[in-house]
Amino acid sequence: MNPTITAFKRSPDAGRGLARDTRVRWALEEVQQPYDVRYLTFTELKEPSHRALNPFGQIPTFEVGELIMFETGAIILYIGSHHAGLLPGETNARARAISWMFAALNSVEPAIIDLANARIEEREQPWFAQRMPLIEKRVRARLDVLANHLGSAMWLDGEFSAGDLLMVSVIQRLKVTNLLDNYPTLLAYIARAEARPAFQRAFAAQLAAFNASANA
Ligand code: GTB
Repeated sequence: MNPTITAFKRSPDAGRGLARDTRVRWALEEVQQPYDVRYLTFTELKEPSHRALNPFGQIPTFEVGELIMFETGAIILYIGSHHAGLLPGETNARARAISWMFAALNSVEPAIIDLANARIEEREQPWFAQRMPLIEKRVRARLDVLANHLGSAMWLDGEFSAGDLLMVSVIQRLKVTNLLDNYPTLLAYIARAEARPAFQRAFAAQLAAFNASANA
């Protein structure tokens, strides 16, 4: 039985792959698990039928058999735990890869979401210009650590893992800013991940869905 995920009927990112269904699609592509997608409008997201899947009324969700999940980190950990290809087999390496999954979501993503929200929602506020350098400084602090750790390595800890998948998904959001300009190794890290056939398939699928919604 194929799992079913949910995604925006018409993604506000216009098919740039930044909505979080892309990272779940990518994980499923990495492990070569076919999947179905149920597309939802913003109104449908907040209806009781969807809140029964995700109490917060958000995408993505993941259903397989009787299991219903939300939160991309949990979903990708589940996929990685049930298929080969996203988490190392060796116990300690697996634990380290999971550390990087949490680091992406808990240590790096909050600063980047703060930046994205400020750019979208706070631009007209009188204090925007004052606050922005502080937000950017917090993002740079995380990027400094990430770039130092990565050094000249291909991936965060040995082979590509769900930790890289989530970390790249998180920092991809900075591509629309100039914050990555001083981090050539991180730009190369993103490019390396985006060149993976699994990412290409996931990206193409979400773009096709956006184009279909735009032409509907
Ligand atoms: N912590 C949850 C997870 O990781 O699964 C967060 C899920 C989440 O933020 N979902 C968003 C959502 O459903 C879509 S991905 N929002 C609708 C709502 O809350 O009503 C976040 C997102 C949205 C849009 C862009 N964009 O336009 O670039 C990028 C990312």
